[in-house]
Amino acid sequence: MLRELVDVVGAPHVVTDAEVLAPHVVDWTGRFRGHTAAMVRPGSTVEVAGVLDVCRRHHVAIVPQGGNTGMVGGSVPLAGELVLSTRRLDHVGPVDLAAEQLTAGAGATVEAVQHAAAAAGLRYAVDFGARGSATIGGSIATNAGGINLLRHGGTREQLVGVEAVLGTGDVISRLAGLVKDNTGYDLARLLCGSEGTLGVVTAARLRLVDAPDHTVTALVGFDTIAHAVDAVSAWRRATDVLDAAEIVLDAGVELVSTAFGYAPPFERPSAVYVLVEASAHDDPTGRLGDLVAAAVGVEQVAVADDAARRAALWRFREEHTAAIGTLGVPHKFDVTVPIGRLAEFMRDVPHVVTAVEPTATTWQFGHVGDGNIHVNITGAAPEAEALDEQVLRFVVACGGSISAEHGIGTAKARWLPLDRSHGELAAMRAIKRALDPDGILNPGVLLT
Ligand code: FAD
Ligand code: 2HG
Ligand code: ZN
Repeated sequence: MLRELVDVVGAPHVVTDAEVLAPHVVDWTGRFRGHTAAMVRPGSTVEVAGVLDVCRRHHVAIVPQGGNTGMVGGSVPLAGELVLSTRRLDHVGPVDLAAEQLTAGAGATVEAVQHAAAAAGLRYAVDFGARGSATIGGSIATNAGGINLLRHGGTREQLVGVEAVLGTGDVISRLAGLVKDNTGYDLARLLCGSEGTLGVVTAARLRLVDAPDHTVTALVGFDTIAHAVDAVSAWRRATDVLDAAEIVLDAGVELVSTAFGYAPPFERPSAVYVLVEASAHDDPTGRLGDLVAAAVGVEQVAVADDAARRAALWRFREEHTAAIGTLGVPHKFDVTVPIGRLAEFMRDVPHVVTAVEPTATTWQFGHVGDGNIHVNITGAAPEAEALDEQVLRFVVACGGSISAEHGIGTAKARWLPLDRSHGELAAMRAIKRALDPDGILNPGVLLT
């Protein structure tokens, strides 16, 4: 089989050296470690189709891998699958100014697409901390959300079309950039969020948005979580210039500061902070100031309107994941609950955790404007499944979803029936059977 793969992609791109493979068999968090005989690196859509053809004939499963920054153990070969790296498919096409779109290969990083858009005076609206490594293909496969979903929607909303090789071996390509295209099932949006279980995305046509002339960022200290959540809801109703509204707690800000040697943002800490960003063609600082002034429970504010000082505020939010990682391998829960129950959820979830793991520590932060909180738990054994079950049951009891933006992967596959009905799961399984009849694409991910 390896010889056949060499015929498809060339010998340098069938990697079997254990040292080179090592970073590709463990996920970013360090919680999920697998093994593989080889990683194959196709350089074109035709080569991806060739690799899938070889694998189907040999009944060998594949894990597509982009930047390997996924948080749910979906990008690593936990059962010895072949790794199909998309990193060579990294072309970024010219910006089509008239359409405000571009076409990018699946292996291009999100940051490369952001840079290409910015060079043309536009913006790619999806943004998140792993932008420098996460790929367009991976972000489509996971329907990545990120910090600007509040204003522009997530990856699915930016997707005008995709090119992909389905598990059937069929190549589908719809990259003409037609914004209106009502010709049946929307396969691009179906592949978006399918976590590599239906096809390998090889390229995408992406929508771009106008770049603002002014951006202002504020770190707002609040007395309570409830006041912070209420303020964000009020701001969302009152203005359309908010790009991001992120919540962090005092303990997390302190952890980031000590882990990376930053001076804390304020002399005396607040219990809760909202990092809010607004942008517009006219300077939105005044409007943001009025909104903050009208909010209840505000204790202090730091404002930044130049790139360096804005970045200095953002690091207290964006570096949570890395700072928590310094404490050991965490359990991660990327969940969403209805905005009306968010404060109650954040108050009670640490008690749910300590009821199962008395010595564990709960960290909470995330995209409060979307009702999406990242609950991270340190000090619990990686295999503590009762913890996962209790937290996820609590999320569902609060009317929430067990995955807001990271997906199900292998980490949450066994808990999916908590969230999805029998009918929904049956429909998903039917789609899986139709598009991947041999079951070679990410067999342990999403549906078990
Ligand atoms: P990978 O990790 O390589 O793969 C993820 C999944 O997609 C796997 O199931 C894989 O098999 C599949 N896949 C990858 N490429 C393809 C392809 N071309 N075709 C089909 N299937 C494919 N996520 C958010 O949503 N919002 C955030 O704010 C956010 N912030 C993050 C911050 C940090 C510091 C880190 C480390 C991660 C963050 N993530 C976030 C998670 C992660 O970056 C995203 O899930 C991202 O979309 C994964 O892209 P990737 O290229 O690394 O995919
Ligand atoms: C973020 O928003 C990411 O920073 C990562 O989605 C969340 O580490 C996490 O749990
Ligand atoms: Zn996130």
